Amino acid sequence: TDTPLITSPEHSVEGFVREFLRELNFTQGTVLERASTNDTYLALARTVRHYLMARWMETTTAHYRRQPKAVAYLSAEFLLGRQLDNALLAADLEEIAAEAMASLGLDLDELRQAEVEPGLGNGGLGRLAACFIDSLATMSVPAIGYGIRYEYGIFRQTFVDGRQVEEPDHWLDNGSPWEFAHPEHEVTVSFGGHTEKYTEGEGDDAVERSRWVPGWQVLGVPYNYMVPGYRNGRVNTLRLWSARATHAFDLKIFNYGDYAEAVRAQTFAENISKVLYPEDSTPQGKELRLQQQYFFVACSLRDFIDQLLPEGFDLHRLHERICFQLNDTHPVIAVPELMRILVDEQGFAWEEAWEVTRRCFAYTCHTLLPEALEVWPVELLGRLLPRHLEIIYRINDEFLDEVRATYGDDELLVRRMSIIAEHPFRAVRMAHLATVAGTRVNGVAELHSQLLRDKVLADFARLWPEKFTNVTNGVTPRRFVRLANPGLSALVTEAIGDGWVTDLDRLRELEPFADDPEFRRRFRDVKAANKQRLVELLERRDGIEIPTDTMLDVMVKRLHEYKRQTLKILHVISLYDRIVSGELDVAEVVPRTVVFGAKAAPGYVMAKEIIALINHVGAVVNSHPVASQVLRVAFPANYDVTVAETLIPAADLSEQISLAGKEASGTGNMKFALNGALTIGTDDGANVEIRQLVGDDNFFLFGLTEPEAAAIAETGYRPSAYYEENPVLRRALDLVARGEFSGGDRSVFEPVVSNLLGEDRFMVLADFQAYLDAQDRVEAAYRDPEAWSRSAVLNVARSGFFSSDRSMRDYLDRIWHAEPLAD
Ligand code: 26M
Repeated sequence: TDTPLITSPEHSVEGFVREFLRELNFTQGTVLERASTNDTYLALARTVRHYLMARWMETTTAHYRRQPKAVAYLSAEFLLGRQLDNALLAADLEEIAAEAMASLGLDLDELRQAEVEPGLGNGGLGRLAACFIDSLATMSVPAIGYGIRYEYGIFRQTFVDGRQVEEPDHWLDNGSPWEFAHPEHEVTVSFGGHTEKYTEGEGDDAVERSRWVPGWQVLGVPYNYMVPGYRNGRVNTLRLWSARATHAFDLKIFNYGDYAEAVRAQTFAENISKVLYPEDSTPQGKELRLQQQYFFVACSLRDFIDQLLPEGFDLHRLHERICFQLNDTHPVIAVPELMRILVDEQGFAWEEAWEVTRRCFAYTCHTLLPEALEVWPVELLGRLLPRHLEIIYRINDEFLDEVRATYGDDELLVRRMSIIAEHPFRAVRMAHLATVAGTRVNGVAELHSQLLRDKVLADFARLWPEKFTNVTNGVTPRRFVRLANPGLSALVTEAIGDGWVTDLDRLRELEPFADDPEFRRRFRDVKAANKQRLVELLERRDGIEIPTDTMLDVMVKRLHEYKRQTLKILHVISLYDRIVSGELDVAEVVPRTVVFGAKAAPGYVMAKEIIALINHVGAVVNSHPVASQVLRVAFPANYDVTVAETLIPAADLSEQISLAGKEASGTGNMKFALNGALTIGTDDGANVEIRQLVGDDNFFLFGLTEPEAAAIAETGYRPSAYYEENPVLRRALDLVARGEFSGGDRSVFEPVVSNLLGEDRFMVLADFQAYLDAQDRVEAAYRDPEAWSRSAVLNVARSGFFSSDRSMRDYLDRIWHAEPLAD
């Protein structure tokens, strides 16, 4: 039966003001005269939320009633960014809200700044998940995101003497107006204990079964977040789980009178969703991390089966209703969990359960680095999830039988492919489990998917070639163009209409405008205004002063040796050296401002040294009377989604300089191209596709190719040869080694220098000269503003492919076999 929905507030300035004041009075319990900025922000956020509420309820009801095939995106991270702007945009309330606030003497822009972004992710993988759910909602696809409501998101980075110091990110401090807690839908999750064998039935019908007797339990409380589609009347759901102690558990202990113990139990349970692990490529096999993974996955499967399927639904047909997309291996424990539910709880025969399970999952791999592939020690997994370990063993036994049946007794092959690794310790290889169980396995850019097939998962690709596919990543044009770059958006809309916001291929229609001098002039004006916006942000936020009218050269991404921030800083050092030594006259140099943004995993020592090096080089360069006339370095601390939204639209040059074959895709690279920056980049990840699309003339390619790098790695990389042969490189490295950037202390950056000259798996010195040459080409091109802006416009016009809407279409066609829900 239909329960009547309350109607949305009136779509007008008066309607908005009325709703806002009601919120301020009734929910915040204050009046305008006494309201703090936070009161006002919260009332504003709730007002906007009300406009989306009816659509949310309608969307949810439609999904429940019509039971279309849906997608559940399982991800340990959703790096959402601020919500207010996106909600205003989706609900078409930007102008109304601005006017409404102004009529009350308030400044919408100032209120926007009051929002603390939910930083529930590390970087690319988490932000990708956020882009994907935005696109799914905008395309009217029945989809739900499932993840963890971390109490503390990614740490806040500060610098002390140029070194990274981490501070906790208590993003919920001022209240979170975008979430809806549903304690009444709590789910119980079990851990530990042991398993027991028992016989079910008698005589010929007798079956051996196993049952899990858990040792302890926690509760998962769902928090729902709206995921509004762009002006399409749809609002999907993101459901994040928060851990609580079970009621029974603390009641029992309270009855024994041990109050302190009861509180400890509660704290123990709540630890599970307390904090996001800040590593983004080196899994350390920490017990709490596995608890997090199982916690959110168990909650999500339970929730889908109990809440989103109709009562009495026949689970033999589960795959007709859902595809669980595994965002990397973090949620892969969902595979044995579904098997456990079907076999142990629903009484399925093993074969039946496996048939269903393998049709319900698909796996996306996000890396190529062997050290980033998750493995869980058997000892740990067996202690925490004994029944799941049994199930994994059985899956593996049957899988290895299949391998033997196909290839004969090739024990080396069997060991390579096994889900269980034996060395250096017995461990479950989560990527193998995901590959065996998934209907599809995809990489995140063409090159990456090819390398997965040919190298990382080659044995599996030989066995099941049809499983392997590619879906090149994308980014949402709503947040990263329309919201982040209003100037460019207005210019584009004036030229080709506003259809591009949901159909980014239409940016192609801009191509002719690249040859229109008037359009290019206006494009340059937009860039200049965006730079001005950035200058003001850095001044206000960080007290950093940068000039407005230089080439803005930007490298923003997590700090990783494979991404090669050291190559960029060596370029800066070399420029500095050549200017200071008089080899280069400042009049010959194109003035540039180099901006870095990067967080290092707190335990990644080398990455933290590199951060210190960048900051120390920056300090020396910026205070040098001559060099600073044409070269500046800015490294604002705590780069996040909010900073990205101001920084990327201001950039002229996008640095994408990883060693070929190491960056799975990159997504920042796409955001820069879409905002009219030119890329200087290696033939890696999605750079390959960007260059193919924008054309070689509009992209600065340099460096080793993946096969070349692989060949060097094979024969042995010898960095000293480059150092000895190249005087420019030698001088740059010697400056660091002699303590030029460490007050004369040679020991400070010794580890960085000796790594570059020794081990360096990422071959920085091998690409140094090619990089400098490419930077010379950049300078030459930048001297011609007309040619440069023509290339920049062509970058925008030809990058429509990198919309996450297109990625979603590819997933729907190649993997999910689901479709948008018609009105
Ligand atoms: C693992 C263990 C413990 C804590 C955290 C992790 C972990 C978290 C994130 C490991 C890896 C994580 O992310 C990897 C990642 O972000 N990969 C990037 O994915 C992007 C989206 O596909 C690609 O564009 C990048 O190239 C790829 O590096």
